[in-house]
Amino acid sequence: MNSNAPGWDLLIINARVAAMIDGADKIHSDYAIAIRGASIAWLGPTNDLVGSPEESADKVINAQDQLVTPALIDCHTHLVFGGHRAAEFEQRLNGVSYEQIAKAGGGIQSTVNATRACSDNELADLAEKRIACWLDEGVATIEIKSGYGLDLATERKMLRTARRLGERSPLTTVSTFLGAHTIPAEWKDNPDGYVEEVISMLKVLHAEGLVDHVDAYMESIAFSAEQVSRVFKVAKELGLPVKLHADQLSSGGGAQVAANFDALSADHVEYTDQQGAEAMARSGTVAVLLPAAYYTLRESTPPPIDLFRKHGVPIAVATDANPGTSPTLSLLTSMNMACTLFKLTPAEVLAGVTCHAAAALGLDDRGHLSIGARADIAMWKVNTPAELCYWLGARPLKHLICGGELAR
Ligand code: DI6
Ligand code: FE
Repeated sequence: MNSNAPGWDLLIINARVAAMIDGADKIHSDYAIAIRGASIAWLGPTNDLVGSPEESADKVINAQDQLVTPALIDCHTHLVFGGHRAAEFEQRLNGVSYEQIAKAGGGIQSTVNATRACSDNELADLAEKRIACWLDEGVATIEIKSGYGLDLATERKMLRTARRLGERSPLTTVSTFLGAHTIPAEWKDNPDGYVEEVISMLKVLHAEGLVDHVDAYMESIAFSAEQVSRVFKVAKELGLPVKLHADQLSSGGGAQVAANFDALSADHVEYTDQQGAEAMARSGTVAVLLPAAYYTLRESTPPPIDLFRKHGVPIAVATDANPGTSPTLSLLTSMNMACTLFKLTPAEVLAGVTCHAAAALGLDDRGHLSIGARADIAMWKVNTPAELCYWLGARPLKHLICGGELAR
């Protein structure tokens, strides 16, 4: 290598690059991206490279005909859990509703029982196997919620598992405390007492360094606006950003509660109204759409996409991977569903799993390709965002780079 050569570690050439910086539908053809360490060192037209690619970098990948995007980000999952709920799936096929199952002691509580019964290693093994599916689909950052413990020991076990996953795999994991997921059986007669317990768990787990964000499930079958606000007030005092499961099954003013606390995101938002959308626009709260949950529950009220567009609310798309309402291991499938069920454009969906998903996690170093950004990059065997959203089960990933390292 000559002494003037830039000395990059990796150089991708001849790619079709969606940088997600100059609009989601802008594709740069014949582009090159250079990586040094964990960051992007340079990007621009392949023709603008000074010197030959082989002289410039240790390794060169020719990405002819490949779409290259920021690695995908799944900003809403519950992928650490024990057991499964296929029996409830069958009950729902026979006409029993999700709410009825929850009220009868099934639903989230049944996964809580199964998760409490798992050892640390069992829980980690289950999650580690699942997480491989995200890597296979070009995901480099994933948010993981607790909320199937609902007691201190099991919430801690879940959050530690999420941290361990991040340490053992090339993925970045973001840990969200969801103690306010449902009222566990042992607190059934004292819901406000359980809210106090959530607050006390939050303080302990935060002190142990296990919490990045705080979430709650605001719904008629879960927590009220007042109860959520009590938890969020403490989260903010601790300096932790919040996000909210809002307006999924009914319109309860969840979007406004989220906006009042400057939430990073309000998620589901099927029943969010004009006031809610306006409040989210003012607070910069991202609308996270979860079409696989909508599909699984066979819902019929889609989120108010036009309101979000009109008011400039950023839209993200995520899996909501969980054993009850979204038994999926595939972000690409959720991307297809966001188009088919919610009529998002493929360009909006790509923004929804890159730059807007990063915003929903409060991360500004990824979700876009630019000099200095983290080198989390997905290379695809397809060449347009539309084709990425169009196939079902196609395994379109060619390569995944996480923090500059080739992970797939
Ligand atoms: N996310 C959740 O946390 C709940 N719904 C949703 O979309 C329920 C999860 C579950 O049933 O286990
Ligand atoms: Fe969820």
